[in-house]
Amino acid sequence: MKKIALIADVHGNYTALKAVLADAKQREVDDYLVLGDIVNRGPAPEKCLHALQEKHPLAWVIGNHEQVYQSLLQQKFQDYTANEKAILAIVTSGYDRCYLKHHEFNWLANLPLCQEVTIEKLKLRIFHATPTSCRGHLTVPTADPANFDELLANSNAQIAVYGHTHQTLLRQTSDGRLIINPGSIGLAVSGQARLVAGQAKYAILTISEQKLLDLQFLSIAYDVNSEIELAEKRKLPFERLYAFLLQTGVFTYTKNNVHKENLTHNYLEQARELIEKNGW
Ligand SMILES: [Mn+2]
Repeated sequence: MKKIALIADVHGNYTALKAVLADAKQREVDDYLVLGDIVNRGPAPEKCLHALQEKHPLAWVIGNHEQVYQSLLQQKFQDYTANEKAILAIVTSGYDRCYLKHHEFNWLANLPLCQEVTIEKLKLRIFHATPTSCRGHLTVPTADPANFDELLANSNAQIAVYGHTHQTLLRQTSDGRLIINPGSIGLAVSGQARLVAGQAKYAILTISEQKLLDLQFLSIAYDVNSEIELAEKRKLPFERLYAFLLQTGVFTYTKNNVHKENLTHNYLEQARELIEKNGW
């Protein structure tokens, strides 16, 4: 029998991750699957990376936020000056780069898109958004059922696990295979915001002899105020949007909000300096 923790969308929130890892340890979890977006937006990317590396996860896939690192390393940000979200991505990645060593930044940028692992004869497919792309809206909870069938269409895996949407989800494909999303550890959001505010979301699968014996969706409370204090102390860019999201469970990184922050803090200038310096 193996107990497997699903870890997704930590986003540099080490206070939340620490609470989850303590809970997982207490529940005697054997192994970890890491579903991407471990860094970026929160204040402690390096602590999140190190804490998870210590666990030697069975699989670890790239998220869209790690893929931004890849784009920066490959100098792909050309037309960012009129793109509010691109400015956000460059500035927050520049922040991360101050805390991550070059080889760590590079390692995160080069994680695989999709991995398959067999645990107790049960095959799982692991990816961030879909097996072929770590971004986009194809797998939001309200998406077409055909999109979910597609996730396992060319595989004999019995279970697909993914992150990206920050929404807890359990559903089946039309041939009865399971699709699981544990929700987000570091940036839990919901249309029903009060349900997730101040909580870190993760899941534990219990697998034995080709069977899924148990599936737990867990919601762990953590010290949001001390996380926000750390963000202030470390001068996290877009700190206002980060703090409000953690306190309320409302998604704050909308184009409009980001635009306002970009103007207030002149983040365009910071992004320009980072791109020109090219010190990734
Ligand atoms: Mn994410």
